[in-house]
Amino acid sequence: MANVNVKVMMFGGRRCGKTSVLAAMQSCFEKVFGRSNLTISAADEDTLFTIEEKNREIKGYFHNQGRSREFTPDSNPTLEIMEYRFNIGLKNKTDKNKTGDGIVVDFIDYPGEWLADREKVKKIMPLIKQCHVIIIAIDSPHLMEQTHSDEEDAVGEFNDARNYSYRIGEWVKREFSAESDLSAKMILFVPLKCEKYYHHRQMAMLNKKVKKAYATTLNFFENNGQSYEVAITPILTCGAEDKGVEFSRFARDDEGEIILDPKFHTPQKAIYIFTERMVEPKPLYCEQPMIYVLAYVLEMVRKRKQDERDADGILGSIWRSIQEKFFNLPSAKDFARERDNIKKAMKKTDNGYEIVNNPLNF
Ligand SMILES: Nc1nc2c(ncn2[C@@H]2O[C@H](COP(=O)(O)OP(=O)(O)OP(=O)(O)O)[C@@H](O)[C@H]2O)c(=O)[nH]1
Ligand SMILES: [Mg+2]
Repeated sequence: MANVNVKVMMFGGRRCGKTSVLAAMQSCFEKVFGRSNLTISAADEDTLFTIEEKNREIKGYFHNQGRSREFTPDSNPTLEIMEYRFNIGLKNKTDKNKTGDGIVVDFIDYPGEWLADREKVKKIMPLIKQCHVIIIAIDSPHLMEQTHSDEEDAVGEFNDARNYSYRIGEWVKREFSAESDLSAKMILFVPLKCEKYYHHRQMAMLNKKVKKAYATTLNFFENNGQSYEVAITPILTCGAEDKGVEFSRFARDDEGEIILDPKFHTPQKAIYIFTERMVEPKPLYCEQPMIYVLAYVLEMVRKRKQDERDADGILGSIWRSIQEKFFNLPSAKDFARERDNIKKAMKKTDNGYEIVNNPLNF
């Protein structure tokens, strides 16, 4: 099998949580892979280092102090385009990565600040087209707070300035429309920092607001149903239970007005509070975006192997089976089995989860 290289792009505004999604996925690897036949390894030091640093940062919010402690998470912005590479294999099969032949997943991460810079945007655009999976990180409090009506799907006034919902939608539509490769793509909407809404049983409302904020993008995917697998998969990196750490408020001045960042026109400070003593994060659902990516990757590999087999003809496919057995190489069936296992671990409903478009039958 030739190399299968799946490219995943992290999308989202500044300080939304792009790098955190990546880090959270990595720290949950064990949970996902411990019980499967898959192996995954970071292909380079930069990947490991950045991810460990981001995980340490989240742990750093926690220490043995009482409740009502406040903090503003806003550290370690990404400074350059980064590409994180992972190799994937099957534990009970020959590792072909050593020969440069195997499954490679690249995650592309960039500074969200770039979306506000015309020149930098030009660097990001060509990448969208190359990517098979797009993960859109959403800063939930900016979507959920400061709405001007009680409608369930009313969107917060700072959403667009923070999450770039409208612009991201336009870019994705434009770049994907110009696309000639018809193989299915996957888009994951990943709301972060949603502890408060989990505690207040408002995850269904969060789901509605995501759909409203990204309505034109979702319409585009729906109208091209066969090409796009689309899901909403919220994660809680700090963690849940009934209480804990959650968004409290946007900082205000003496007149009671929300203090705005002069450059970005978003609240300068989002204040989070510990409503209960918590000594460590209790992440929830963090493995889900990775599970979705893997289900996608395995489906692509299975399809590729099936196509190769179909192209072989009868004699060729018998010869291939003999080779697979003799060299202990993974077959289309092996990948289909792993995909089915991974699919069992997928969360698809409740607490804001929804598969909006499902051509891959997840
Ligand atoms: N409370 C809370 N904070 C979070 C969560 N996820 C991320 N954060 C914090 O939010 C801040 C921004 O997260 P990043 O992952 O660095 O955001 P980013 O989109 O990569 O930001 P740029 O690199 O600047 O584009 C960090 O300080 C994180 O620790 C979450 O689920 N809950
Ligand atoms: Mg980042």
